[in-house]
Amino acid sequence: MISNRITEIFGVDHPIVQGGMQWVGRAELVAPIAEAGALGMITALTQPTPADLRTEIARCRDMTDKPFGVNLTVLPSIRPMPHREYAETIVDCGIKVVETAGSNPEPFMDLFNEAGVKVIHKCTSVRHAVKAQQVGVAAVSVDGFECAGHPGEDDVTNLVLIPAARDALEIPIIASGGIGDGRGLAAALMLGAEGVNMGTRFMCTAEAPIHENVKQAMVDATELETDLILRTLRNTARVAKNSVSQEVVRILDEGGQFEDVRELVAGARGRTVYETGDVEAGIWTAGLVVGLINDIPTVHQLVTRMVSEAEQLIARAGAMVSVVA
Ligand code: FMN
Repeated sequence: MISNRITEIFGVDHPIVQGGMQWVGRAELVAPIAEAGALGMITALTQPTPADLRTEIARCRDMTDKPFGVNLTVLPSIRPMPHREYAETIVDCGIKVVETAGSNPEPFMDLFNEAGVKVIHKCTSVRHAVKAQQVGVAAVSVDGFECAGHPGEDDVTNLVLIPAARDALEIPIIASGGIGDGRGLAAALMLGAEGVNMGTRFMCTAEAPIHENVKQAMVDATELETDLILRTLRNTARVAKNSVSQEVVRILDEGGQFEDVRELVAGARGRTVYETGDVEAGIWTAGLVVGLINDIPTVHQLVTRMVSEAEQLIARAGAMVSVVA
């Protein structure tokens, strides 16, 4: 067992977190993650309304008695979302862990603190992590450039980002981005993190509620098969490389604006990919770690083998060292 501040604060067996995933972070995935002793997050905005989120939380509770959290992503969107109402629903449902992402969590901290909700803020830079610590979050998830989704604009990879964050912070850090096996977990602990956050790897599990074709595409992909889109608009997203992502990159590289790619990047098209298995139907999110994914295990198999592999690696590393007093 790996025990530290993350397992203690969040009441889980293993310091492994499943970050929010639009269209993917549903009860079917979150409940087995909780059952495996890790920390899963229902993705609030995947549910069309706060009332639907309430139903989804209840559905997840029917599947597991173990703790799970909810991700609240606050980003500007084409269709403005009632973030406050989602936050109030989370609290009202008695959820005790929230992953915030996308912008400063400060506007929600009073609400969460009053309800005893522990906040993990996910961010992509040391300065944002320091700010999150100042406003009182319990932990930060630090997303390196490797990550799926929004890596920010600084392009710092986790080999530097995690120790730099460790040097600047008191609160525990969860390393996020590019982690998919026990080697990643062991390395993250060595770099000063006390846990790992994964998106892409959890997408490629038996229980993930997405079409098998998408999972197989991840098994087949190498680490070269992601694209960074929307770079010129300073809203970078790392996504699976396909004909649509390549078209978006081409249009923007040639001076195009958001209006020129709006239809291509529409969230509804991405949702179609997950539902129909047509991996060319739109933009879908995946990180560099696809290059390390070679199978579709159950969540339980994934979590237990990651932990045992990390424990063996740490023990082996210890055995290599002879400390001279
Ligand atoms: N992060 C969020 O905060 N909100 C989201 O809505 C969100 N959607 C995602 C959808 C998918 C399909 C994936 C793979 C990731 C998404 N992420 C989102 C990012 C993950 O929570 C996590 O930070 C990231 O996947 C870590 O990198 P990794 O994929 O290399 O593990």
